[in-house]
Amino acid sequence: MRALPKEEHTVTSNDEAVKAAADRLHEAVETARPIIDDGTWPDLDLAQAYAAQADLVGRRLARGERQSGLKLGFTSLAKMAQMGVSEIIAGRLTDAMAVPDGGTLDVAGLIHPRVEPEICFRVARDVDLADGPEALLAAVDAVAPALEVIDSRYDGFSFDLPRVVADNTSAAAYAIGPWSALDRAGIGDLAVSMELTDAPTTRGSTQAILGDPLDALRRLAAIGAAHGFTIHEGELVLAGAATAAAPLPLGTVRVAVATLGEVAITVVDGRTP
Ligand code: 0L1
Ligand code: MG
Repeated sequence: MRALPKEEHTVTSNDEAVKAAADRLHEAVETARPIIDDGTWPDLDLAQAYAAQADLVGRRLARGERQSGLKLGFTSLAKMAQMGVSEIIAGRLTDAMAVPDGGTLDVAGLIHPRVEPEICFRVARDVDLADGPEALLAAVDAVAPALEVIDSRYDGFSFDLPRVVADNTSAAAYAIGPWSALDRAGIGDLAVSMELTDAPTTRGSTQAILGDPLDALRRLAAIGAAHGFTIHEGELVLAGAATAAAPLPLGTVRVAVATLGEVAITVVDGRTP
């Protein structure tokens, strides 16, 4: 088996528009200040947007973060309708975004976070995404309940597809619950709930993820192969939200997925006295 390169994110941003987008997004992440649409945002096509994402994430890796997995966005009709888009997108996760199950997330460095219930797959070995969807599917050995915190770097979560792709699909934080061996036949219609402090419980089903969450893996393989993503042994795939995202309140957030179990975090704001 041929070895996969580990330094996949070293993108040379010769393209000025790509670099300008990555610069603006990097600054928004670092300062927790949203990008205001003042007409100066560079016009990117989708390929440039994925290049800007790679540049943006590459800056995190350059300062010592490690890619911990990949994620999909807009895999449910509810999410597409919520954000007014109609295409599935993919992004990268790093270890700095991980919150342990039962751990605490401080929102002090975030802009306007939202949370969504997901399921997560684990990849048991390196996969070359160019080998096609079935190679990725065959490499997945486990599944877990998950929650994702998204935090668009654009004011008001207002973006088009290239903008949200460049913004690493709004990735900010995630937490993963207990792993179960993957029963490929048994994850297609599991009840999902998300309990929030002082907010209504959100309910859905894993069926909302493309009709079958395994299709998220197939779609990821295609997007990843087209846009230079890699995935390695032990890394994660967040399959996409089973419901629309909710504003992230302080307190406990708990996501439960039938038969898989639950994952919870406590959300605090380090700025409040
Ligand atoms: O995880 C996701 O569904 C990504 C969606 C990105 C767009 C958003 O910020 O809602
Ligand atoms: Mg998500």
